[in-house]
Amino acid sequence: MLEALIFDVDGTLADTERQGHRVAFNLAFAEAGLDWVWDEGLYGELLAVTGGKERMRYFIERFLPEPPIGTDDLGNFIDEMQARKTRHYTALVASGGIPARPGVIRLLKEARAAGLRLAIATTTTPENVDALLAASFGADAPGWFEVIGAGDIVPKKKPAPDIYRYVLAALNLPAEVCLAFEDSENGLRSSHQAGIDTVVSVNDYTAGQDFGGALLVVDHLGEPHQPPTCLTARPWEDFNLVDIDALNRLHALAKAH
Ligand code: XBP
Ligand code: MG
Repeated sequence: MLEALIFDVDGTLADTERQGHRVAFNLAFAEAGLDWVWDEGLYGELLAVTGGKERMRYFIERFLPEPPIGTDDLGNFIDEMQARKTRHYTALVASGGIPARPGVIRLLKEARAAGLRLAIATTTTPENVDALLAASFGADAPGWFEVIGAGDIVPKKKPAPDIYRYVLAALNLPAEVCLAFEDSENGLRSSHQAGIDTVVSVNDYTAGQDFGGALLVVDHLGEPHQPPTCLTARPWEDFNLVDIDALNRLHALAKAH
């Protein structure tokens, strides 16, 4: 039987990238007097790289004719820009402008009622996680998660499996009794390499990505009045919501094969 559910944050718990992180990056760039503007199309390309600091370095190296500062100081420059961006992002989120995705709060409450342990495995910063949970899930939401594995706590970010391995170790559980929830190919590669069966709920930045190996791919986790659409090659069996019963049955099916 399942013992723990491990959730990615950005794109999974809430659709935070297009109108959240991307806007915060642009506010930070303008505040720093830079003429960089990450429009929605360019940001979709930059999302190939997880981690805001790593994404800025990729942008500088790949899209700028020359770095904004000497390479010796680039690390400090990026760190300072990330701090600016995080201030903007946490303020944006605190305004309540980024709601939980359909079915997420419902499933989290069901899981807690069923005695399942909850954890987070994310590339973003702990500060961003706390701000999103408090603003869009409830003031007590950070306390729902026994482990919050976030950002630089591991040496390599997704798609490396480090963050999911960190969370499994902190839970002291084997991958076999856990499920992961992701939104992107990078995220699925991370959880899959860590040996964790994974449910993918796509969003408009990730819908066309390769989710081979996922336990289930849906458009969202579903609400009673808003059933999910199954995007997995395997037909959606007799489930009409991604709930604890469906997850236990899918997990048992996966273990049986
Ligand atoms: C998504 C990310 C994050 C955000 C930006 O994380 O790659 O880096 O895009 O947040 P996940 P930071 O899907 O693993 O939650 O600037 O704080 O990195
Ligand atoms: Mg994600």
